[in-house]
Amino acid sequence: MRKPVLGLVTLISAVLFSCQKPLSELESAAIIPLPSSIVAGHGSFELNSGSAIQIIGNSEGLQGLGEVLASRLKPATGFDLPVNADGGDIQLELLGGEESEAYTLVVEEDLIKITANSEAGLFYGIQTLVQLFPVAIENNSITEASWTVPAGKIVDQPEYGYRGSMLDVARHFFTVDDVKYYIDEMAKLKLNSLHLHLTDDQGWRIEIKSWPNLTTIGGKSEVGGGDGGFYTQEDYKEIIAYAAKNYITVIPEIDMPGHTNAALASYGELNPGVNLPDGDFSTMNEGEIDFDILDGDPKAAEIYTGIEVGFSTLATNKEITYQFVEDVIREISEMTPGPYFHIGGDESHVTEKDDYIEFVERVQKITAKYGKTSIGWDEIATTELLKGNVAQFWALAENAKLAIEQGNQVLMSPAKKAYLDMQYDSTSRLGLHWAAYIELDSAYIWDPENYDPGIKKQDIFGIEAPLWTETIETREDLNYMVFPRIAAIAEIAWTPSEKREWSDFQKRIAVQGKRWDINGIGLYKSPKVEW
Ligand code: TNX
Repeated sequence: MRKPVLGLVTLISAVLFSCQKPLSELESAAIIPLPSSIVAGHGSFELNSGSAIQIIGNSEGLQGLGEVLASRLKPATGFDLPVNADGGDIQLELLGGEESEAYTLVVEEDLIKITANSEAGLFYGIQTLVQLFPVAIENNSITEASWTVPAGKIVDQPEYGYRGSMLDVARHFFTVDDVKYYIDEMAKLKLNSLHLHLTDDQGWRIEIKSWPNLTTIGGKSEVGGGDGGFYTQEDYKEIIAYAAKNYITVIPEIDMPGHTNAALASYGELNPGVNLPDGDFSTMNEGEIDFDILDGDPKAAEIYTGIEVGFSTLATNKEITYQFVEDVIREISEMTPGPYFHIGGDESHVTEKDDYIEFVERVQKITAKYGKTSIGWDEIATTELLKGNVAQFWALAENAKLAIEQGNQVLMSPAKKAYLDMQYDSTSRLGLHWAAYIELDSAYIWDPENYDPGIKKQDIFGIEAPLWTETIETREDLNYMVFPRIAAIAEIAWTPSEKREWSDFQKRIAVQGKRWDINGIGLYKSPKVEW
């Protein structure tokens, strides 16, 4: 009697199946970075003017998170979605428990639910949810569309805890609004760390109250001789607060002892050496004598507007230099809630090796005194690193290995892959190419844990894509260099390597390109993608 039973089961399931809607399109949705797990369900959720966002759980930021979602959905739909604790068909639930950036997103026909242990997790769930709506959701004015989200379940969490981008505001200055714009775009890609390269030879961009010339002199120029600019301490705090609302930590960088010409132009006493002028003082008239020089201080350097590197150094053997460094680190640390302070340390070609080591070791102690963990470019690994400090790998794997041998971790920014200022190819209208030409596929197809045999998964602190701005002057320039490559780096930082596939990314980035287009972002339309 087995056969008829089996037949009946088959019949019943066939009937059941034919009643069910087909599997939704969730699995082919263009989410970037790609989540760890996506399982399609049946049917879809449709947002309507009666929809509401319900926040569940106990935390100060929940209301704000609900509003983030409401404000992302409002312009195109025109729906004023209320955010409240009483009820709603889109639920954001904070579970509490172990701190993590993970989230779960469940879409059913009449309910969307995002759950997470932390506010950041909910924030990332929201970013994913927005990407599940039709691309027209990006429109800035009310659009007729059916605002459906494919049903299913996404369980997601990042591969690396530090997922960053660096903005060089020293070579060319970028305004507070530009930085906020950059933060918005980073957040959509679930990046959580903004490294601000605040000082370099061509400009000092952060107000230091105890050393005012840094900005009144050192902040007034930039590459090419433009006006430059700087952030007041209020501006800087505004950036930090804006970043925090986007679950982004700001890492301030003061590059030293090299890359310091702007500081050296602001204060003669920070320059090495005493440049006594030639000639006989007794024959000089008053006014011809530079009293700074007679006091033993060398002259301030000239303002520099070119793009050479490696020619400047602080006087590493003078106490005044350490007073300066400490004042700068103290003032900035007091305004910076994040745990990191980037001390630069790259390309100090005119600092004696021993002096460099002494300097970097001493500066690490100063950042520690103000409660910060130091990050520095990979050269700092040639010195003794304090426990927990991080070397940012950009050029030399030997340096990365020196850090690892000391028990320290490495932040991965290999210039050949992760540098957003490298040209795409020899015809790119902007950018440099000293490290490589980096097309979109090249930026995508690499794996931090296999990049160099000496650097293993457990040695990696995180991933960061730096944008140096020698050739980047405007937001338009920035857009062209950053998009689409930043999405490739964001996916490398978020998605486990076994899930990443170029052919799949090609399809998803084409959809993402439509979103950027609608937002007016003039991205580089790589020939590697059918946009
Ligand atoms: C090298 S990367 C530098 C920067 C330049 C960049 C240009 C690094 C740590 N130093 O000073 O802006 O190349 O690509």
